[in-house]
Amino acid sequence: MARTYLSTDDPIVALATPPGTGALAIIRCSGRDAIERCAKCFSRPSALRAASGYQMVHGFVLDPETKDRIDEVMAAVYRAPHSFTGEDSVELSCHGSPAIAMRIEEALQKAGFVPALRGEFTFRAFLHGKADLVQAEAIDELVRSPADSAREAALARLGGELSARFASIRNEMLDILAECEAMLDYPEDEGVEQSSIWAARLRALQGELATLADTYRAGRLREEGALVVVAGRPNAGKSSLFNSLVREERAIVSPEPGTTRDWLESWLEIEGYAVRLVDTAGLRQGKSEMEEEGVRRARELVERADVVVYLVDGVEGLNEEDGIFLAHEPGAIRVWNKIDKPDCKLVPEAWLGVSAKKAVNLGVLRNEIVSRLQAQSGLDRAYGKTSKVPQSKLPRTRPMGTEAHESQLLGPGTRHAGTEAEVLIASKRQKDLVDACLRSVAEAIAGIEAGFPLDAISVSLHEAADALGQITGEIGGEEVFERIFGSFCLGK
Ligand SMILES: Nc1nc2c(ncn2[C@@H]2O[C@H](COP(=O)(O)OP(=O)(O)OP(=O)(O)O)[C@@H](O)[C@H]2O)c(=O)[nH]1
Ligand SMILES: [Mg+2]
Repeated sequence: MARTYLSTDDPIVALATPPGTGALAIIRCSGRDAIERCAKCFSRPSALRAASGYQMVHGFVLDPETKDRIDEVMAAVYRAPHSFTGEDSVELSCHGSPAIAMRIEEALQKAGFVPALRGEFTFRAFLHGKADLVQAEAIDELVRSPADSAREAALARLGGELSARFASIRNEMLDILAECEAMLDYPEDEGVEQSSIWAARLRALQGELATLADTYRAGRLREEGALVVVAGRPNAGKSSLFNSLVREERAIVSPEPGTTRDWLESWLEIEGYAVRLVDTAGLRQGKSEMEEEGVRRARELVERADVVVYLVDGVEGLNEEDGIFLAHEPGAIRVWNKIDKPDCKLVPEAWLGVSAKKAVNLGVLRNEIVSRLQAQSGLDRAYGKTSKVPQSKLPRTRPMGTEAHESQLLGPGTRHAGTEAEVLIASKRQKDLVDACLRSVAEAIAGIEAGFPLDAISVSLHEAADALGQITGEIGGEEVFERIFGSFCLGK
């Protein structure tokens, strides 16, 4: 029968470091008789058996049947409940060759360990009360964090801040539910006054939940990175800007309009945000089917973008097409390129003058991208993708600026994304459950206001409390565990 997360009687083993060659590799074992089983594969079994928790023991891993030496290792011993999983565990640090790691895993399997499922170590930590589901998810988010801000937010979740928020909302919900059910038993006490107090308390919870739901976008930006798309007419200098921002000659640049046919992407980190920067084909009526397709893809990317950088050739100036684009995308950052050229027209108000080729003012542009992302992360709700451009926020630049201007423009107050460890929802699972809870709370409030009988209201309150319980794992089944832990890294 296939193993499941609930096969908790099985002692498990997995390679916890990436497969491949490295200085060291770590093989992790946990579960019933883990130390005794490891001792069967160890050159100094009694030293391992006698080790106290958190002690390292030097020795050789042996094949338990042939007694062949496999590698010289350090074995870290953890004794329940003081281990990551809450069970007896051993971590073997061996030399980092895939062949060694494989032989050691085989030896341990001969001693009774079975290969762990994805995330099974973390599942056991959850099972033994070391982490709730939100914290368990945070462990995986931490392992995968693409940028520093994601790491920081995941660490805050691991510390239990988000779990504590959910727990306090759920407790209040359960209190209201208990009062409501008590009243069900004594219907003669039912009063309009009491109902309006519940409605007010539920509205307060609704506000808190809505605020948490809003943080999902910010969480997603940190987890998955932000999509920043460079768009503009042909020859505006998009590929030149892309190359300068990624500091690499990735995209082909040429004086011929229509050079970039398909989009091109590169990842970079800007002030703690993981940014997927995309260069696109110049927006114009395509001269060929291929160019048409490029333009269609460019428009699609603009639609999906978290931030659009709209570039105009400052020598040519604005035309009607630019006006149409900006009317559709008023939130785009307006960038006036080629300010190094003597015939570049004066940078209009609310545009940022840059030279993509000479890398002038690109720091200011990076900063502007960061403020847009911060705005969307809920750090500053003054503007977002669909709102009007905060034109006053764009720094004024003179044509022919130099990088030296940047430090003056940025000033000492420049904010750094990701330095605030706000409580954010990162997983779609958490967001869906918060939304489900919000729907049930809205139903309960509507029911109270419409004077529905208490038992109907208590059904909605039960559903709301259940959704919250599923977030942290008070309520959950195997299917939920499979979904959560099944996407973890092996050995985690
Ligand atoms: N002097 C100057 N020339 C620039 C600047 N940016 C781009 N160019 C030149 O403008 C021409 C077009 O640049 P690209 O970066 O290929 O423009 P693009 O917007 O990607 O063009 P398409 O891919 O055709 O849509 C090239 O000859 C570049 O060298 C700039 O800041 N200053
Ligand atoms: Mg190009």
